[in-house]
Amino acid sequence: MLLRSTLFILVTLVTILQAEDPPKYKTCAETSFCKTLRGQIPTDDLKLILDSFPNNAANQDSAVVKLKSSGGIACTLNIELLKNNLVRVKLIDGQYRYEIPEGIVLERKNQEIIKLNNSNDGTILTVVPYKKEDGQQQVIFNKNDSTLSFYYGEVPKVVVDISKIYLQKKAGNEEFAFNVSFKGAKQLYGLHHHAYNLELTDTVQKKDDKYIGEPFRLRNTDKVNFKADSTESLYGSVPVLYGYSPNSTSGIFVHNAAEQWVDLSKEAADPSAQFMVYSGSMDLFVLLGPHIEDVVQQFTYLTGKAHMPQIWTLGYHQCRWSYDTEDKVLDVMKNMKNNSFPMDAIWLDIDYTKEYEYFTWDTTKFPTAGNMLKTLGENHKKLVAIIDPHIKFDTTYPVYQGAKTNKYFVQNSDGTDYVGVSWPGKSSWIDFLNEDASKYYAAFYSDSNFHQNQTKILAGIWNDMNEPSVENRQDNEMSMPYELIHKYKSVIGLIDVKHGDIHNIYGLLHTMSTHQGLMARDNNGRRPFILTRSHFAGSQRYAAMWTGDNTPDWAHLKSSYSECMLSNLVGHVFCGADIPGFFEIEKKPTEVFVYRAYQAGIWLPFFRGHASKYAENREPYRYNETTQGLIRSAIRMRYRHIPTWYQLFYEHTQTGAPVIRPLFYNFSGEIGYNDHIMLGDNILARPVFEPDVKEVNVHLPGKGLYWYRIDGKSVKAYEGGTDTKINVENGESPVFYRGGSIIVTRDRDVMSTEEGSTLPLTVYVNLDKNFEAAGRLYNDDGYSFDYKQKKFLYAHLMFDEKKMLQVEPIGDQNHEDLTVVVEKVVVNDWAVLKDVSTHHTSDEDGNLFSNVDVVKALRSNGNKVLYKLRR
Ligand code: MIG
Repeated sequence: MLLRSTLFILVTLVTILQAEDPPKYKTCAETSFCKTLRGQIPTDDLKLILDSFPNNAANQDSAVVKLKSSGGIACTLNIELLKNNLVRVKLIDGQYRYEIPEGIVLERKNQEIIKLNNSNDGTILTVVPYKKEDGQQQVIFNKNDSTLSFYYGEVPKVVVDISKIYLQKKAGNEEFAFNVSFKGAKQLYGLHHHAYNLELTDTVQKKDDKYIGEPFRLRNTDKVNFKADSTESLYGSVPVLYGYSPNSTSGIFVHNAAEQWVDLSKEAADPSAQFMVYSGSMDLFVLLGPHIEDVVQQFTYLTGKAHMPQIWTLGYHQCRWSYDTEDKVLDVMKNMKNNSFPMDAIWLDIDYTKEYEYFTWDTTKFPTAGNMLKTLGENHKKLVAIIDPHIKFDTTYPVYQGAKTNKYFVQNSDGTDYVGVSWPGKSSWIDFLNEDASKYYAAFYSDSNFHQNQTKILAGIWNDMNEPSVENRQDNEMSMPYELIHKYKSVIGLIDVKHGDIHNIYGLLHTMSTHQGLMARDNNGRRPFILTRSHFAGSQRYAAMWTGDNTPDWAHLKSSYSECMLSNLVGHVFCGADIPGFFEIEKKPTEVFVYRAYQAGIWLPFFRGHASKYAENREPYRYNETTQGLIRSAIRMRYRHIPTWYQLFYEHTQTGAPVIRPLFYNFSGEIGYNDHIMLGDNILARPVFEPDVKEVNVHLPGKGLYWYRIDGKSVKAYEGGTDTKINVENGESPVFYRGGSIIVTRDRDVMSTEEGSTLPLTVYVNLDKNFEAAGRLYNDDGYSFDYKQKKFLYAHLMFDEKKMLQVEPIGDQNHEDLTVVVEKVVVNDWAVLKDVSTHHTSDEDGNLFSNVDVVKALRSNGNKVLYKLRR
């Protein structure tokens, strides 16, 4: 009882703090290293110049350039060429500099280097691949202007100005800065995560000699009440920056997990950036493109791709802080069902636990969790629950006790456990850098360790508060001090690592542990589903992410598109935002806003309704009939396209390609349409992000293309290369299929993905100007890793001048027990679409296409099916 009331006071306190005492977040000028480094050119004694070039040599692993400063700094630049037109440059000086072990952020334990030749004439050093066919990289160090330039073939793309590298000679002073410019680039993209427009702008403008704005800050932060359109740091960091132009793109990735601030300058001919870094090593990867899709491929080659998601995770998720009893959970299920809203999962926020002890159930609120799950299962619904990284300080709590005994918590510099405050009150934090601690935590996902053995009923896990968030409002910006100590298990034993050196990968390490736990729990037989708030480059290998505690207003809704389109360009494809928005009662959204938020949300890869405990209830069935009707059709639109989402996720696993895209990814130079979104190559949506508009402008790219608008009562064809006004007065949210594409949908009103999985498909053939179209189809068992053994069905669909629909498998595959049934083929034909919406096709005998079993057809017709169109 005493414990309960203490807890109550604490929770109330936290609540009051939240309401009345906003956390203090620092500006650059309030952050010592940023203040020192911002805009500074090293003084003469610190300025680096060439000391010596390496000897001319062929067939080497690396080229080492020696640098020095008049004030006595001596350092080396280690240059390596990697596969896929990548270059790695590492600077080594006299300072201790933490290096992130490979296999954490970088997917590979060893980078695949290619042999190089280096030669110099005393002024110019040239580094090229030893074998021409190995790559197009060329690195040139010019002694005269102290530049290190990176070329793709003969084209200079990225330049690092050696004279602007800022190092300190005082031992123990690890901060550093460097400058990079992108030759001929028009736009800068990257530095995820900020609630900022996709195109990044200048941050170095001054008035009266003072900076007007702040640099982009990369420091994983629980940012309470974050603003849209701001450079302030949010929950995740991906320190990669792309310089883009329609015919040439390149990038730079800073392999460093410490806090960084980045100033951008777009005034000069070549846009440039100054990276200012708190500590750790200057370890740069240069991505030479040459085009945006190559750069994305290079970055995901380095940091990895997401594995296939279980197919149900692509459906609609319903969450709230908190559905904290079985009755509430079942009530949500019933209401969704009675009001015909499709849904795949219900989520449990922190209150399902016994006093915020993760891996436990509050059995007073969830006395029969197993039964509850049975009812959910009968209705094809899954359950996802939250598990945070802070561990309640309580010697009777086994998770705490074991971690304490084994010294698995993050420590103070004197070796005692760090204790801070979070949901449970006093807490300590698991040190996920320590492999043994990470394994220890992962093991709590097993049947025998999870309270009541109820772990398998959790179809997915939600990792929140892993920046890590600590109730530390005034001094440490809602996180832990940088001086705390982590342990890294190396071959020579445990090594101390300062929190500041790895702050930005704490969340990544947390999700690695969770992933490991779920893999073991499910005997490697199921693809783990994890949602994480904090993330870093590489987190995509373990978890989906969402954009955090957003406000339900138009600015944040619109920003969610830029945020997730950017995350998709930097590997994090499984991105979503709280729909309609997280924050509170005084920010209660209007009915119009709510349905607009759903209409936009269906085109983000992760699609979840969520709201704060201090907000009114925001489930779809809480709104008026009109709003409900519009939300229902939006969610159905999502479910119809799950076959396409799934195919695109598969393609991401192979190529790293984004699932959702800004227009310019497919249509070179189409910049700035950040309220437009592409799902893959072929579906363009332009939701409404403005209140009270009668019409919206839709930019349909591609001269000579046709676009078919499919969200209306009948299909209509539009010409590409035009701007079109579309009336949206009755709640329309425009969607188009690209002419020349074949899109596979499931046009059935299902209540869950699982229910849909056995139902037949519809194939939309969208003719281009030559009356041709092509597309792809992917399917597998929906949950296991068998797809890695090619147990899937993956086929090209083609419709050519012979007016035949052909289905041809792509590569080797083993789809013995998979069936894909097509019930309908719809041909959208621009030539007749002035008045006729669609017409159906028939086979050679004149039978309409129905129940075409693609798998059977693939087998029986020598892997080819031909059907003739009757026009
Ligand atoms: O500080 O678990 O972003 O989605 O509902 C609040 C309670 C802690 C923050 C997450 C939010 C979640 C909430 N959490």
